[in-house]
Amino acid sequence: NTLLTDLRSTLDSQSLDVHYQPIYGLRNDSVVGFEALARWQHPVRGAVSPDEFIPLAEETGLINELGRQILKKATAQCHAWNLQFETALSVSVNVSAHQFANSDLLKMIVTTLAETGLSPALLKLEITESVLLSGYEGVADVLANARSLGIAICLDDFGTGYSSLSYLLNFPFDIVKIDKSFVTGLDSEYARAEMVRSITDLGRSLDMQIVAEGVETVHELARLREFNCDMVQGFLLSKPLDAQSVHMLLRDNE
Ligand code: G
Ligand code: G
Ligand code: MN
Ligand code: NA
Repeated sequence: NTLLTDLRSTLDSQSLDVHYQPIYGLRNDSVVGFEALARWQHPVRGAVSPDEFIPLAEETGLINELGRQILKKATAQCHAWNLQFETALSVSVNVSAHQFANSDLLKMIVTTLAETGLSPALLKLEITESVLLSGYEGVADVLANARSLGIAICLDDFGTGYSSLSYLLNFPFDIVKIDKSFVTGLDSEYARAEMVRSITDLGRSLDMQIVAEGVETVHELARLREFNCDMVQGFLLSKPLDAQSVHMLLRDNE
């Protein structure tokens, strides 16, 4: 498998890239943080989608090293922006279920934060239901220990799985990210709007913040405001940006 060979050497040279999608708080209409997204610019194939290389990394165990490198780059970058622009922006990093098979996951996260200097309070981990379904030993402990250090835990892709609601009962998430599939068309379909309204109400009563993902129209945004959704992310506000573009965005916001 040549793609695998190439992924391995990209990790060896630590040349995987990270893009950052701004997340906006609706309270102040300002950037509150970023979601870090792995990007791979292949010298021959061009951009390879994470939908292709993340599963490959998961199948081959490379996800541990890939996850560590993305976490390190993203937290170092976020810390540098906070120092330069005197901000307290957070960074959200996706963690695969497979990474929980590694009993050193929490240690790796703590070590990486110590290396980069970012406060644990500014790191958010995005996990999907598959983490809670994985059956790996100690998942609940890793999440609880991360939380006790001040790291926020986000339930990603909420609503797309089999039993999303039961997970809200079984683990105290800090943040719930409503999947794009519920947000798209929110403004034009009564049932969809009521669903999102109910999720945001539920989040508020359970003391969880709500992020709406995949916001693409001003009409969707207007409804999300009306529902008192906490944060939004989507192409309407910004696509994922390379580090240089984020730098310009923060400079212009000063
Ligand atoms: O950025 P994009 O929409 O192309 O991402 C596609 C998928 O890849 C998303 O589900 C996203 O969560 C996942 N992904 C992107 N970067 C990372 C990463 O660093 N680690 C993990 N585990 N998944 C990632
Ligand atoms: O699964 P996860 O939520 O981590 O996936 C994030 C992915 O969603 C990123 O790859 C990002 O590029 C993509 N994304 C972010 N905002 C939008 C949007 O408004 N529309 C669409 N179609 N994709 C989006
Ligand atoms: Mn995500
Ligand atoms: Na998602």
